[in-house]
Amino acid sequence: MTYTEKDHHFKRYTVTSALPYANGPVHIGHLAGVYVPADIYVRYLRAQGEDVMFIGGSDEHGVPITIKARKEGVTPQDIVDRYHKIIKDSFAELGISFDIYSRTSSAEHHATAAAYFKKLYDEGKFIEKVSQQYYDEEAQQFLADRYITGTCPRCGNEHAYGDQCEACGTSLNATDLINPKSALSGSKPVLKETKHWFLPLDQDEPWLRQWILEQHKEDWKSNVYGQCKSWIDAGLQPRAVTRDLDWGVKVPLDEANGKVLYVWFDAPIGYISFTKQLKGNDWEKWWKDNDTKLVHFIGKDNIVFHCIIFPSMLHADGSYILPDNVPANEFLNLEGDKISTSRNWAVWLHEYLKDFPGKQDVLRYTLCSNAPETKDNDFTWKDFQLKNNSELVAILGNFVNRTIVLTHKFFEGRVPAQGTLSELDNSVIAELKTFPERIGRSIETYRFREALAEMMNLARLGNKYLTETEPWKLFKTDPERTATVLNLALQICANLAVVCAPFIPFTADKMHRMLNLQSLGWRDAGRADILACDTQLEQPELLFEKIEDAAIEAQVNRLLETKRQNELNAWQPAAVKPTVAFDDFGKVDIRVGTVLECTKVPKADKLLQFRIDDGMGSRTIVSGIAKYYPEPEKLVGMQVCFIANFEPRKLKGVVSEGMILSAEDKDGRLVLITPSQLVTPGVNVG
Ligand code: B3M
Ligand code: ZN
Repeated sequence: MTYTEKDHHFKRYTVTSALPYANGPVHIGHLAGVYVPADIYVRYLRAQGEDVMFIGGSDEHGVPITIKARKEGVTPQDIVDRYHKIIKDSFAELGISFDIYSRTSSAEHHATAAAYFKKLYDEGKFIEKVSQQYYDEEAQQFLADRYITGTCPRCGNEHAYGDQCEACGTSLNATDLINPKSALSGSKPVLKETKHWFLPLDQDEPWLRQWILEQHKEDWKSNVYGQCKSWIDAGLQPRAVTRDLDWGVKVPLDEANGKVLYVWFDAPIGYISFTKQLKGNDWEKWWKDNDTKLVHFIGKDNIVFHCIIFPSMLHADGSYILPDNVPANEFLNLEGDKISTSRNWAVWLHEYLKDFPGKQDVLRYTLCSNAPETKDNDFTWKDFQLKNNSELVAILGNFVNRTIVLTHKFFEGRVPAQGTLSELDNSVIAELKTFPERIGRSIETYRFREALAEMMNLARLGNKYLTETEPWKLFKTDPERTATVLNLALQICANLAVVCAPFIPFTADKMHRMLNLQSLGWRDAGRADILACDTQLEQPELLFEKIEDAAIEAQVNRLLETKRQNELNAWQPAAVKPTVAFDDFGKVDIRVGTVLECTKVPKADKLLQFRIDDGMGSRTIVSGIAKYYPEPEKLVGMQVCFIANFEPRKLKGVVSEGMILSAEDKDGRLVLITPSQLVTPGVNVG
């Protein structure tokens, strides 16, 4: 039984995590928001001896995938095959311990989702409606979801999609958008009749209000509760669950040729179809038994789908349980900027695993300790290094290493006997006892940052105990007392191996190996005798290594280069200046001249002094381009265009007679405007 279950012990746990779109790799935002907390939760429950099923998989339908396929000139199946593998492999390497990681393009899923729709259709649970939908006459295609963008009617975000505004999370119908635009051709779409089937969310308001706003007022996170309340209070609208698209689960109705299930109808059913795949005929108790606790781990942009739409679908069927909790996290930013797949502003999991081999737990630890549990938070590489060096290395790693090294030094690596306990020993034992429940309760109430901090406090307790008893000195005068101290320190190590496991499983495995500790349950922790006396310890190995500045600089530089590339890609020419009359242009006298001399202007970093042959003798022109030409003498002999009839002006004591024409490119290079062939100095430019 877990600590927070009051009167009802759930027999099993169905834990799902949002199915990432298979149109790109996963990044640290996904991990911090969804997968690391979900994995901590299931690992903890398993350690508690609970019967847990952890469901994951790739979401392989939806417009983001077809847009990417179109961009790359490949099929949607090519895209999902590529990214499903990258995602699945990288999750496995990070230790995200799914019981199944499947995919929604599978035949089993198509069959399950189509059957789910057909059952609701046959029971008359949908509203059939012929409505006007946006159509792109150029692309000859209806525009659903991300095929259409426009201004969100609720928050004014100009890049809202046809099904959702990512800025404020509101779920939308494409016809709600202001100034809609086709993402395919950029053209203004027209409205065209088409039939779709709608989930009558408006009819679900009464029970949704009772279920969420009353029943879960206390136990759902305030960010989740608040979003649900605002949607329910704003009045729920019927929602189309079919689309005029060709990539997705075909709508199982003869009259629905060319239509597929809306991706947000089929994807959550993936949790059910993957359960069938995993559990076979035994699947129903995981979704239809009140002794099952259903928990969905998601990011905040998925709240409406997991708290309103999917429960409405489950309720419409009538035989399913509803989620007990949906502990959605907010967003994680990167170095102060929003993580963005399209701008490649991300730390991709598969790249991290390549750049930091063997450091899965450092990422898990950092993302848990900085998780955006109640508000958006920021990941910086400097903080990642600090968390590793000043917490994992200096506190946890240092404590465990010192304890094992000293045991090898004084007791040949065998767990020494615990002798008479001092007052200090008893107070440490009493405190040790409180950790498993405190950490457990935090995990059970989805406060993973708090739970992790508590786990580290146990390592701090160990360090403090060693500092106060100084066994490295004590042994000379009192080996017996040293034996007791190291026994107790080893018991703290053994407890840490149990309670750190949900968070940093790879480290926990190392600790179990070094301590020769049999795998224990959560309830075995909290005692000062879980490591048997005389147990032979393995040689100590460092649990963590310092991360050097160079490794961090390499990552920061990669991001800076990404930012530079984004700025280059985003570059647009400046707006054309207001029209001038032709005669006005005629007043400007532009000539070609040949550079005779070019030197830096003394005491003026930015200025170069040119001596120009202007066909009428020569003139001096000062130009603020010194930083672009560190060796100005190399410009001698070059021909430049210059304005000859500006009022002479004195710059840093030098009289400048005109202006040399130049252009600064988007990458910051400055180029002088020069004729394409040598011409006579003094000729006019027209
Ligand atoms: N594919 C993930 C997202 O919106 C979405 C989740 C589906 S969970 C059923 O980023
Ligand atoms: Zn909005």
